[in-house]
Amino acid sequence: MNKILIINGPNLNLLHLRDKSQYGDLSLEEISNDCAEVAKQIGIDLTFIQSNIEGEIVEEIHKAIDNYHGIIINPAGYTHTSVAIRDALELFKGPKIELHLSNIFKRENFRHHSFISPVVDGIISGLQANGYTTAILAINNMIKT
Ligand code: CA2
Repeated sequence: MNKILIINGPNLNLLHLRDKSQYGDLSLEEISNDCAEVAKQIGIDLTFIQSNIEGEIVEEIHKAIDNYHGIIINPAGYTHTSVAIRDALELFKGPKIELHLSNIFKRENFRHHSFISPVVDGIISGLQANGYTTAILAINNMIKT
């Protein structure tokens, strides 16, 4: 059974407090529930986590190296700052998708640069919560092929 890890970065635990036009109207818990439902339908083993701490995210990626087939990551604010998360992701050899709820290219200039994009296979940005379920289907196909 394919094992997929979804990592969510800082502040996403408070998504329900944010601007709905940018991020959609689902809380992270609701998004997690939708992902669990899709995982069940397609028969994959899915782990969904969130951390506000850069080092914890790095350690989760390290642990994933021998334990997961694919990683989907919404690095949130660390997208635009973190060499450490980028370096950790480079060590993970399976398929990797960078995911954003909002379209980062429609927003402030500082969000247009991602330290993460050069080390992932693909990027989904701007599909709000649908991006998560789309990413699960895509990464499952990438692992199978
Ligand atoms: O669109 C995305 O998914 C982002 O990764 C979300 C990040 C943002 O820094 C990225 O540029 C794009 C921010 C998520 C912050 O969520 C908050 C929730 C509550 C209060 C403050 C921020």
